[in-house]
Amino acid sequence: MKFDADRFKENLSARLKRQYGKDISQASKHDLFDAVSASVLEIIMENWMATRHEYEKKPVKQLYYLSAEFLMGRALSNNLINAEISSQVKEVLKGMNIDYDMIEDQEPDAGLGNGGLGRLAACFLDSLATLDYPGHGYGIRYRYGMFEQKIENGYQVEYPDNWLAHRDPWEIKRSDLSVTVKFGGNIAYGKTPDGRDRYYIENAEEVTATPYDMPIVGFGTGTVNTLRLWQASSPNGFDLQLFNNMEYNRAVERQNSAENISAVLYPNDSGPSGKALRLKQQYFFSSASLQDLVRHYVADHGTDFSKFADLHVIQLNDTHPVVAIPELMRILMDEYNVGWDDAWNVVTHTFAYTNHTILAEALEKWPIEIFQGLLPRIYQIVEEINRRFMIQLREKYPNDYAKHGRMSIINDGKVYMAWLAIHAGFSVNGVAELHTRLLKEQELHDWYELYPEKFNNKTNGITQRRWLLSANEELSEFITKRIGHGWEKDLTKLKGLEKFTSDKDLNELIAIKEHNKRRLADYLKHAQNEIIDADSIFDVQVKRLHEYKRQLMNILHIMYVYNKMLEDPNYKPAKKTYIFGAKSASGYRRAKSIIKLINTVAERINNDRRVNDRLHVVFVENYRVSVAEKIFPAADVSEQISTAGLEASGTSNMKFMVNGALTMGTMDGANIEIVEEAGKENAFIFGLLTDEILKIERDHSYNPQEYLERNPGLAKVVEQLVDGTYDPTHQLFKELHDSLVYGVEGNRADVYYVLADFDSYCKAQDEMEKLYADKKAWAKACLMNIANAGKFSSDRTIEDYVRDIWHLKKLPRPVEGSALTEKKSAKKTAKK
Ligand code: 26Q
Repeated sequence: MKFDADRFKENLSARLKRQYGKDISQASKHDLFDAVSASVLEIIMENWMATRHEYEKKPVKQLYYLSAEFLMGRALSNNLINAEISSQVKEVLKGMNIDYDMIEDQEPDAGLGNGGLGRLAACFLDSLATLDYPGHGYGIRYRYGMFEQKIENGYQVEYPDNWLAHRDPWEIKRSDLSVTVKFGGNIAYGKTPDGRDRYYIENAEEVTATPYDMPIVGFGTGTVNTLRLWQASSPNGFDLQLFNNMEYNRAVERQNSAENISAVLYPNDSGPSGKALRLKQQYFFSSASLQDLVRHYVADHGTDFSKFADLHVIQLNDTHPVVAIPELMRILMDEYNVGWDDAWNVVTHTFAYTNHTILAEALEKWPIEIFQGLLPRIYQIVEEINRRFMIQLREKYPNDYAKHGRMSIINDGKVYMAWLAIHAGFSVNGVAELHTRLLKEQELHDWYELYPEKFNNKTNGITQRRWLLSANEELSEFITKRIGHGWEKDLTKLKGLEKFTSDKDLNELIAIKEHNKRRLADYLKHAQNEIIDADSIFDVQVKRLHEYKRQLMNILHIMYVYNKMLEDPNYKPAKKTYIFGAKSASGYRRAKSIIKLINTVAERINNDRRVNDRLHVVFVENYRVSVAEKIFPAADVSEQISTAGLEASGTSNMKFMVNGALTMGTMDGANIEIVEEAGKENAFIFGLLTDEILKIERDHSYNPQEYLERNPGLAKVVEQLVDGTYDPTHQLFKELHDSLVYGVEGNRADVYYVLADFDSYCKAQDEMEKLYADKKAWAKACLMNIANAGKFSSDRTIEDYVRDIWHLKKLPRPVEGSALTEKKSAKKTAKK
């Protein structure tokens, strides 16, 4: 984008003066961050407005990505890079004696998501804008995002994430576009002003939804799309009458009840909460978004909705926004008098659904009492959808009553959100090859039989702009020096790196990794006073804490190595730093015990002089996007060790790969595709395969005891969970112990095959150490991983969605002053 240094400086000073009444010398760090960001937004604004005008000028099909989560992280550095004004802005600031890194660090993460699903949504928005596609996000402006994690006495303690303590310079409130969302009340039937009969709701609780827009800046293009987040408030404020009667609590009750809806992100990333407030959140943003789209459509096209599906495609990020389906039916029928068949025709050509989890217990279902009480008219519509569906199903499978029950959208007193999405949507996709295969063959088999044409795979990806170009400047330079620019927009170009295997190349690669390891070490020293050895292997597992992700297997292996070192003083493994980062859902007791175990083992090992020169364990507090940006570039080993068949895709595996870490992993999720690209010889693959596990489960043939008997070292670490070694009370880790050995809460022992995979995990770890001893061979494997990461760009994922599902057209907005366009025009002139 065009950059005018003098104008930027003027702007900055003017902002400080107007917003804070200060000049540069008086401004605080935060004032500076705010003013710099506002000045950058001003530069972006021209393209943002121009992009919107372009979309409005001619009717083009647009994508709307509905998601309860957008895990955006920080915006300043990303927007500078995508707008290609990073070096210029840094230069200007330097000239003003302002430290850019200090400013960047003032920005709180926009942590409006739990983990993979939310971050995927953020990467998708980046790719859509970069590829010049008209695609936007719709979600919730949570007042409090993902909780802040502190570790106190080894335990996770949650604190509110007050990310809006200061004003957010990146958002624009659009009060003019507020809509009303209705909850509860009762269904009435009567005449509209034009004399037609229709349903409406009486005595509903009305909530105002106000949009806040954030710019999504494409890299090296003038395209700036929009992330629109809805905030809830009461249309009537508080009740002055009650206030005057001195009933203060009741006076603000209505206001509180409305504001609660967008108050806080649910911090559990599996299993429905079953809480009415969660459903309220879902309907709140789904309804507001649909009202927004329909209002806009009617303004342009009137109430003939036959073109709606040609101009809109709505991707549902898991089942969280699926209630948008009956909501669109309601808007069309009740507000615009469209008949059922026409409305259904619009709906079934508009929605597509992405599934992100294989765990059956994680499929969202809502008790009818909650659903109907909160959304009576929506429930009625779902009932009618299901009534018609069951007729269709009985015709197709006349005698298979079991199947009718399994597939009914309403069954057993509950509404099955995934069934609704699959039946009403035109596309169902999984997020990695294996995941999609398992959906077809196992979890969604009935549905695949009924609608085979709807099923497709879209392997996840990540944006290289944030996770390589921005997070790892040194590696980016290394790459560009060898293959030139172009990989920022076409990651498959990295393939060209494969030939750079000279000693000089590899040494430079090693030096970059060392540099990034020291940078992470500095961060940990400063953030949590943890001192780590940048000369050791950084072996990293960062992701949400879940039993299926098997952080427990990782820490048990560390306990096992520790024992071995104590038993045999001659055993000198390579120097290693094991790094964990993970948040646990606040109510997930066993996950929390695993955090406590990791911290307990860490404290023991880190303080044991006999081993702490070669063995160190770190738990990174409050793992989040901005910290992830420091961790991936510094990692040597990427732990992707989920039980085969349970991790839908994983995306951290891709961020590690592109930053030159080697995968230590099971054949699960996208790991399979990663080793397919990188080569098995450049990864450490271990563990049971999905089909082996499926067979064991069919045969009921798993006997964890066997593995304990066969491996005394393993039996010992399992016993150490309860024998007082790590906990004198013998109680803290008893549940973990019992879950492995006996099974708890009606489950069989070792549900996630930790014991079955342990041996082969140890061997993979040994292999890893062996390779690391050969620095050159290791560096070459790093290079092969980087060079073959091209497939895992979210640009590729987005092109796959566009080709198979969205069918969007690019609307390029070439931009003056872009390195990319300049090079192209330079080439053109050269040709002339
Ligand atoms: C549901 C109901 C009530 C409250 C919370 C939720 C909820 C919230 C978040 C359920 C699930 C999530 C998030 C799931 C998630 O992040 N899944 C991950 O998605 C990634 C992107 O596709 C995959 O790479 C991961 O494998 C998958 O675990």
